[in-house]
Amino acid sequence: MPKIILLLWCSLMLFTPTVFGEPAGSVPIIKDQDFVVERFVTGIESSPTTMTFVGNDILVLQKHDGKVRLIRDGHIDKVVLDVSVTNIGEQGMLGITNVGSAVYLYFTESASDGGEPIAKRVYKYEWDRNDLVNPVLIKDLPQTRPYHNGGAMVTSLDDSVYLILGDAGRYGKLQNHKTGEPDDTSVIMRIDKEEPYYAMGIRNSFGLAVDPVTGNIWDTENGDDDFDEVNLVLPNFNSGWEVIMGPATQDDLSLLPSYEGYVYSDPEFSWQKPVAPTAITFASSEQLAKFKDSVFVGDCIYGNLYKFDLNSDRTGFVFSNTQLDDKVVNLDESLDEVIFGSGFGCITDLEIGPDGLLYIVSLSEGTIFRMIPQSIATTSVSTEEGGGCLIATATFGSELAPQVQFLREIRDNTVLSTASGTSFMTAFNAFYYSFSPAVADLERQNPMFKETVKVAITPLLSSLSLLQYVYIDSEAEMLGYGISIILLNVGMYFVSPVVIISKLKKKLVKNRTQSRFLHEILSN
Ligand SMILES: [Ca+2]
Ligand SMILES: [Ca+2]
Ligand SMILES: [Ca+2]
Ligand SMILES: [Ca+2]
Repeated sequence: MPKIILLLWCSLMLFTPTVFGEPAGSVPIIKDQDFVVERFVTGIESSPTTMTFVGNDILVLQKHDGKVRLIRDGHIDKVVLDVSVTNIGEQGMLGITNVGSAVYLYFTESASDGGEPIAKRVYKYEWDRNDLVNPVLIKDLPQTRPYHNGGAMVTSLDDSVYLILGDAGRYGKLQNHKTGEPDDTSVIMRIDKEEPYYAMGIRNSFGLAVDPVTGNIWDTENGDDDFDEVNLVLPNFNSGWEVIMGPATQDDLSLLPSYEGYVYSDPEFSWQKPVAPTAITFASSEQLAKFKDSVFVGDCIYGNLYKFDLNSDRTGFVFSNTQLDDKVVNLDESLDEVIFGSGFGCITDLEIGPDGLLYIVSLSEGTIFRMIPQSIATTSVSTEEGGGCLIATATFGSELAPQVQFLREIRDNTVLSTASGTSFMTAFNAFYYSFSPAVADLERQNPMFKETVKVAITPLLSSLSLLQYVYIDSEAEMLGYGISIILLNVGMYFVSPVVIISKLKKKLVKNRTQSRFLHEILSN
């Protein structure tokens, strides 16, 4: 039986691990021995993006289906709001913050989930402890584009709400061009005020934070091909895009037009090689007192949690590695000093809870992790499951592709809901991760191979979609359906190719390239 189950998952998960860092077969690792990480809540559907605490409850956003999910007492609870969002690329349910019971949401609105974009909008809702009610439209921003819509929101010490927006593919004065009218892109704005903008010249961002000591705002920004950034964002900050990413040279500065008194300053830290930094937060609690002068940042590509130590006036960072004195980790330099944890998948939010602990949202894992002191760690720290979708991600170009999400949902909601499915996944992961990174790498290097894999995956996805239409609530049913799907896939992937290949062999023999691709597919 284990071999049959393994075969199911070979065929099933051949198509799925992650470009976002390490295969997750366990919980993430934290370097500090005084802390451990637990899976606080798993199985959040539809790609969780950002969250906020309202009292002891968590409201977490589901990117693709426009839902706000309640997490209460450490468990997934009901949907407390469901709106319609366009969700291609970086669009969807993006930002949330609150001021007491007033909850602010930012999303790319549509007439139906997955429909055409209408606008980027901020609404204010009332949280009545059961639902989000009485929406008021606060900001109606120009039509969304698939990328660089930003979305992180944060509440300042004086209860103003700030929203960060990327360039959305628009290029004018707010992107440091000499012409082009301002249009609510590349900015940080106070949503309760008319202009002027708080900051401009921002390319793409998923992170905003407020220093609880100074009240200063900080952001993370994603560079184009290089130089991701962490910035101290003082009022009237100009981050430099689209002239500058990373620290400016004298030539850069001479090319920068000055826009209405905004002041350029360099980032406090840059990664020359992109990591896609996302969330940022300060550790402002007794439980995390040893980090009171530190800033945490998450990334999406490598699944790392970074820790930066602030200087005495909290305007920049201090490093012991002198290679970082230039505030840049260059291509040949080590990230060791600033990597605090790893294995989180694509981190999309960091929050300090009312319990003083650090909460970490992982979009790719559908999970909220929690970092807890070793001294109070329970035995509930889980080590099971997880795992990205390397091959499907490489095939369909993005972890956010619907085909990848579909495979994840089948895995998390159908297969892992039974004991036989779960024990099988453990065995499968060990096998799958032994070859899938190589297949995913090959796909990225070789577009023709990628197209071939895509064709090969399509019947698999069709067969798995059958699982959506059946209820599996017993072990026997899981095995029954599992074996049926295995047989279907054995037929599709092993029997019919043998027949087809024997027929095509003579025709293909002159085309060495194609037959090599077929051989690669079949030998995998
Ligand atoms: Ca948040
Ligand atoms: Ca919806
Ligand atoms: Ca910048
Ligand atoms: Ca350096």
